[in-house]
Amino acid sequence: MTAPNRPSTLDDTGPPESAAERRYAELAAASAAPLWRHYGNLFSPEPKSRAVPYLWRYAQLRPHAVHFSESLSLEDAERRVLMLVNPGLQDPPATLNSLFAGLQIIMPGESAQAHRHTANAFRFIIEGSGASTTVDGEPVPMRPGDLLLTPGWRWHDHTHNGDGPMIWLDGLDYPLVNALEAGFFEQYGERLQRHTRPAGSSTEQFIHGRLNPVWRGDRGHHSPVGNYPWTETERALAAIADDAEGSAFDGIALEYTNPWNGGPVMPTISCRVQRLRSGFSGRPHQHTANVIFHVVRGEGTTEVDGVRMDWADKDVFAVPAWSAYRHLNPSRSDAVLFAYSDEPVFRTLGLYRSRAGDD
Ligand code: 1HN
Repeated sequence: MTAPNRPSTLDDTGPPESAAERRYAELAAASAAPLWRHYGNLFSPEPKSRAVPYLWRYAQLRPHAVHFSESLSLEDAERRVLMLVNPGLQDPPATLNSLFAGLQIIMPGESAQAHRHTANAFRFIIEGSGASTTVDGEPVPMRPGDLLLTPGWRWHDHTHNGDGPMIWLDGLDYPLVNALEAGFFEQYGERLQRHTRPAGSSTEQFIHGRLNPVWRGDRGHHSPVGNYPWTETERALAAIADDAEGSAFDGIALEYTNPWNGGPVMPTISCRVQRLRSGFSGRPHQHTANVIFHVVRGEGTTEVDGVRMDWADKDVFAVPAWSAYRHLNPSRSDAVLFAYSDEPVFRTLGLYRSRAGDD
């Protein structure tokens, strides 16, 4: 859509060697450009993401993850991650404009060596038992449904001492950090960190709600919680009355919070869990934030700009910025989604906008 008073960007009809074209060529050679030839591309009436709505089926990707777990060692791969690459964002690869999603697999007896990066990361555990992540010296256990945080610049390594494959969803903001040219990365030097803090201590100290340990000095930008265990998440969902109204857009949606300030878990990423009751028919809306969903359980449909995505257990799907979407659960059981978005970035910068689709 072009506004009527917008200067045309297609003003290339004159003879190629006209005086005007020579002038434009001289400008380009001087590393300058005429704004009037770029206006329409730089300023559109509304955002239009290069990313497209997309659904990655777990049943299709899991066998590939297992294949590489049998054929590629963790000595040869820093991390054994299948990147979920949006067809509109292949170079550099990303899932949405500012966010990444990947499926990581690690096998019994393996370890992924310690490193750190300025990108913020989390893991949402999909299947397996017996693995753990060590974050700045604290071993953090991993169980299905747990949300583990690895905020920027924290040392982290993964080890698996259980049985069978361990698979989780990795969420990172590296597309944003790299776009800001703020990416730093460092190897620890030794394969694994020494354990310098009691296992699970950050979770135990903070998870019981509104009573924070006053002696801890880590009141930074990030939540200090290592692991938001699924047992607690499920209790919180179950505590909401069956006839509670919930959100017209997102159903019974709960945000994981930073206990220091009640805000999002990390400055660039907000994480939520949402229960869509059987029969839920969400109101359509759009917002400037990008959202990636993972199906914890159940099945349903999300319509995004007219594209229909029928999702099932453990699938991942992406809703690009400013696309109009709604969730539907016509199935006979409740569905539970884990969702993460870059909403805090938009709010902090004064760029958050939303519109209900039926307004
Ligand atoms: C990374 O460091 C991990 O530490 C997972 O487990 C996924 C994707 C892109 C870049 C770095 C990890 C990643 C990643």
